[in-house]
Amino acid sequence: MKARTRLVSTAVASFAALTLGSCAPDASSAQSDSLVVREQWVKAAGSGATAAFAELQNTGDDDVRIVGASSPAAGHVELHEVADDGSGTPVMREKDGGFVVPAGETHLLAPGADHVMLMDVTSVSSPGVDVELTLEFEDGSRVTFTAQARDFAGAQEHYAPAASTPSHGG
Ligand SMILES: [Cu+2]
Repeated sequence: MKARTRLVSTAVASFAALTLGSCAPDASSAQSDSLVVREQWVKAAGSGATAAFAELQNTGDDDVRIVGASSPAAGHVELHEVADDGSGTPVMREKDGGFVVPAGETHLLAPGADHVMLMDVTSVSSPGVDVELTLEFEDGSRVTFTAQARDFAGAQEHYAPAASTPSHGG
């Protein structure tokens, strides 16, 4: 059913491009059309910072790049990775260039790995609350979905406010 939906929208986009003439930008498909978000959830947090996780599947024939994110539940949202700081200690930091999901592959956002960082959280307070998240792609298209807040005790140190990671706020 998904495939049929994509075919239809591609056909519509191609028709629009033909109608508009040759000066139209590449209208083959928006990157957001290729991305399927599943298993999404947010670590419950009453205030401060928390993180969202998901499986991002690219069902298209081209790589997609996520360059930004936003949420009405957070004052500020960043795309983070967890990397070795050089001394064997994992630290999280903003990921250069965002998240790339190669064509036909799935990019996992998980505790201890890439994640969507929510700062100045206002309403991810308790487990079961639905949090709206929007991912923005490099072509300007967007995907909005809801992720349910869950209790999660693991990897606490990675998602605490940035006391131990001075580079975090930059
Ligand atoms: Cu983070």
